[in-house]
Amino acid sequence: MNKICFGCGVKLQSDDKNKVGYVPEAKMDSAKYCMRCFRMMHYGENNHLETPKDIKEIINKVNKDQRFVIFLVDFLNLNKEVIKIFDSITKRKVLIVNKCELIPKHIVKERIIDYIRNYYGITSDIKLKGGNSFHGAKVILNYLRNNGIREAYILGISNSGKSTLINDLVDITGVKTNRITVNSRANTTLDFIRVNIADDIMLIDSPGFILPDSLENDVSGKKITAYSMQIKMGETLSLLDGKYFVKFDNDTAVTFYTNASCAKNVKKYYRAAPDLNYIVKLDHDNMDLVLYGIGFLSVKRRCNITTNIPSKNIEVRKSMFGGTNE
Ligand SMILES: Nc1nc2c(ncn2[C@@H]2O[C@H](COP(=O)(O)OP(=O)(O)OP(=O)(O)O)[C@@H](O)[C@H]2O)c(=O)[nH]1
Ligand SMILES: [Mg+2]
Repeated sequence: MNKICFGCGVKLQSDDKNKVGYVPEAKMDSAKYCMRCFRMMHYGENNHLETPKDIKEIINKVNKDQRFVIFLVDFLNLNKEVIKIFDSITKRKVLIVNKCELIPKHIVKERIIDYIRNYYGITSDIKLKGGNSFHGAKVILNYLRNNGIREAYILGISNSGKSTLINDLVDITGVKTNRITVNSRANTTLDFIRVNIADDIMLIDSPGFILPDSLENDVSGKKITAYSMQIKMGETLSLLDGKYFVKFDNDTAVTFYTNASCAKNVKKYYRAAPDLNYIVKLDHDNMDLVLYGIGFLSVKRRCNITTNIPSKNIEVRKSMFGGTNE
C-alpha cells in the first residue's frame, strides 16, 4: 500500500520502527500521520534528522516542472549561498524573506527590499513576511491570486516557515484539509506534500535545505532575538556557549541577530580565547558579519575581527539594518 504521511510527506510503513514513516501495523488503515509526526504534534517532541534530501535533486525536479516557485528564507539566513540556490531555480519565482517581525520598527520595509534586490542582484519579486502570521499569509494569498498562480512549489531553507505558511493559508481560506507538521527544529518536512489551499490553488511543500557550509545544522527557530552590546577595543565575544569566538580591535556597538538555539550564552569572554586564526576586515562603518546557519552580527564601527570561524562560513556585507537603511 502506498500511503503518504500528511505531516512530513514520507511513505508510511510498518516494517521498521527506526525508519521514517513508521506506523504500527494495527493502525495502518486509519493512519494519516507517521509516528514521528504524531509525537511531534501531540507530545511536542523535537525529532531532528541529520539526513536532509539533496538540494540538487529537489532543484532538478522543480526546474523540469512548469510550476511557479515560492522560495522562503528567514532573514537570519539570507546570504550569498542561499541566493545561489535561489538563482539556480529557472522557473518563475518569488523570494519571501520570513520571520521579519524582528526587523527594527523604525526601518522602512521598502528600503530592506531595495537593499536585498541590489545587494544580492535579485530581479524577481521580493516579499517580507513575519509577525502577524494571518496578515502575512493573506499578503501571500493575494500575491498568488493577483498573479494568476494556481500551482506552486514552496522551497527554501529548513526551518524558514514553509509548512507554517501552508497551514496559515489553509486557515485563511477555511478549506478542509489535514495540517502539515511544523516544528521548531530543522528537517521536519521530509518529502513533497501537495495541499489544496483553496479551490483554485494547489501548493507543494518540500523538505528544507541545509547549507553545506552551515555552522549549525540543528537550529531551533521558534524564537529569534536581537542582542545589542557595547564592545571595547580588544574584547572577545563568545558565541554558542564557547564554540565560536569573535575578537574586535575597535570600540563598537554590536547587535547579534540569531535564533533561540544559537542565542545560548552570548557573552564577553575575558580568558585567553583559543587560537583565532582567521582575520575579517570590516573596512567601513555599518557592516554585517554573516555567520552561515547562525545569523549575523551588525557592527557599527569599522574594525578588524579575529575569529576561529573559517572564512568559508562567513560573509561580510553592508549592514542590512544599519547606516543608510536606518
Ligand atoms: N519567529 C517566527 N517564527 C516562525 C514564523 N513562521 C514560522 N515560524 C516558526 O519556525 C519554525 C519552523 O517552521 P516550519 O514551518 O516547520 O519550517 P519549515 O520551513 O517547514 O521547516 P522544514 O520542514 O524543516 O524545512 C516553527 O517553530 C515555526 O513556529 C515567523 O514568521 N516568525
Ligand atoms: Mg516543513
